[in-house]
Amino acid sequence: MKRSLGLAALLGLAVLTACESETKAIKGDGEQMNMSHDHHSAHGPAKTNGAEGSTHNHGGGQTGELQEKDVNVSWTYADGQAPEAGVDTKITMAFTHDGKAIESFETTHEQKEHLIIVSKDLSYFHHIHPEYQGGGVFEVNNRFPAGGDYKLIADFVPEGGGAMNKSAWLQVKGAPLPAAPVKPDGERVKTVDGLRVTLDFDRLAAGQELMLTYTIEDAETGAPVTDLQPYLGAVGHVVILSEDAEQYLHVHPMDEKGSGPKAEFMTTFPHAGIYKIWGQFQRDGRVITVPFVVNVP
Ligand SMILES: [Cu+2]
Repeated sequence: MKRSLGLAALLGLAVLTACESETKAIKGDGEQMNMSHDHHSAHGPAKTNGAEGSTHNHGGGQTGELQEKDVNVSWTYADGQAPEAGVDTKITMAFTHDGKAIESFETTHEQKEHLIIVSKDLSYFHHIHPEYQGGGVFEVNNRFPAGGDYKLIADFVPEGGGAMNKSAWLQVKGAPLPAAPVKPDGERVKTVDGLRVTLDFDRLAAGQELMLTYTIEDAETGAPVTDLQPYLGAVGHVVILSEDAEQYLHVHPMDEKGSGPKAEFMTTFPHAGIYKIWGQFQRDGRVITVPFVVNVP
């Protein structure tokens, strides 16, 4: 699927083929609420982002495609009850356009919807796949680990539109965990599930396209790992959020068919600041999630 740069930016996400790689910077919740008047059945902290909203292209319509601003999502939690920590909470998302259900969604990376859930301090990250119920409605259960504020980001491609996302803040009842500061990692090497994962950048600067390279080795032997399995149809997936969870970047690999030890991704950080980056890879049928925090100058 090829789009003009402007349209890709407007729509947020674009579906990628193996030879393409794009980065999408999506504005925050406040803007989406301004633009699309989403109804959120529960709110965390009020986020307004008017300045950024005004930079957005409100023209639309030049292609006749369904635009992100014309899609509304109604979020319901626990069938309208107050969501509580530690128990399965049903999340229901109803997608509409002009008051009518959006009936059809394209499958991207093996799913009709990708849902990213993070705690406000970004210490909790969950990437799950709500099930399509028909009639524009998706459902999924999630167990929130503690009380507090969470951001949910739905990533999807409605028929007749491009890839886009909609987000909501949610307040969960229960004892909160002490907020963990989002601190940049001194060294970008981590061991997760027996894999030693190193993250390198060709350069690190806001507003410039740059490459993230993950190198994956066996933590015990140091041997390069060459048997990564496709996860959702690609060698890996990377999700990036700014420290305040307002900027969401979903990044896809340069070469979807890779199997390690390196996995390369292109992205552009929209502005300077602290970002958390989650890389997800699969080996031996298990998905590992590797977080890094970087300060982008
Ligand atoms: Cu997904």
